[in-house]
Order: sequence, then C-alpha cells, then structure tokens
Amino acid sequence: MDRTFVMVKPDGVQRGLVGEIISRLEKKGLKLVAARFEKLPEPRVTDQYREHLSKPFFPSLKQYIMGGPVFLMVWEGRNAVSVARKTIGATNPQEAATGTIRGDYGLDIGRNVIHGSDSPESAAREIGIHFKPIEISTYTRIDESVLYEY
Ligand code: IDP
Ligand code: MG
Repeated sequence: MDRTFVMVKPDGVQRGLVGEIISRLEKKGLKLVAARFEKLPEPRVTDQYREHLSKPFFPSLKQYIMGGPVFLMVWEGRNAVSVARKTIGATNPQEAATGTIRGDYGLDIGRNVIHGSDSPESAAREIGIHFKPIEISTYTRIDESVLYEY
C-alpha cells in the first residue's frame, strides 16, 4: 500500500470544507492513517514548498499557508498519490475538472483549497516533515476486502 500527504489549506478550513474533503477521500476508499489540525510554523512551510522557493509567487504562497490553521493528513491505499491528486484536481481551480475538489470548490490558483503530494518520493518527504512515524496508525478498514479485487 502507498501513502500520500494531503493538507486542507487555510481557505479550505475557514470555508468549512474539512469534513467534505475527508468524506470524499474516505468514500473513494483511501484510508486515513494520520491527521493533525494546526497553524504551520515557517520552517515547515518553507521545507514543504522548497521546490518553489525561487518562484515569484513564493512569498504570497507562504503568507497564504501561514494565514490560519491547516488540516494535515496521511492517506493510504493502492496508488494513493495519484488517486489523491486526481480527486484534488488541477492546480488552477479555473482549469480543474468539475467533480474534483478544486474544480468544485475553488476559483483562484492562489486559493486552491488543498494540497496533495505529486509523487511517492514527495509524499515520503512531506509526511516526514509533518508527522513522526509513531503518529501514523496501522489498522484494517472493514470494507478493505471489497474495495480491492486482490
Ligand atoms: P500543486 O499544489 O497542484 O502541486 P504546485 O505547482 O506544486 O501545484 O504549486 C504549489 C502551490 O503554489 C499551489 O497549490 C498554489 O497554492 C501555489 N501556486 C502555484 N502556482 C501559482 C501561481 O501562479 N500563483 C499563485 N500561487 C501559485
Ligand atoms: Mg506541488
């Protein structure tokens, strides 16, 4: 099974979308294995978005992500990274398909509601930034035997 890191951004929290987002990922069949609600300190924001440090939008991205509490999660499932990215939709909510989280709930690339890791390597790195191994749970979902063919 694969793991991915998902974060409801401050706009998603302030707009009351945490429950809807958890619900969509749960119903898809992914398994929630870790979660925390907190306001991120600057070093962890910089670390998470390190590939964007030199981009012109980085200062406003940092201000946005530190603008309020976020809801951090780790989700598990087969191909969890790409499954979560498809559920989340394209970076720009204007272009994200209807039926995706960003497509249904966003309007602006700078307020796109949610983050999801873009590769298994990024997922491992981002999970490590925000969670200690002991904070990640191992359990069986009661529907696991019907969610997968094998
Ligand atoms: P992703 O979140 O879909 O992986 P990335 O290209 O990794 O997209 O960008 C990270 C985050 O930076 C985006 O989710 C968005 O919040 C912000 N961002 C990306 N491009 C822009 C931009 O052109 N203007 C403002 N914010 C941007
Ligand atoms: Mg990204």
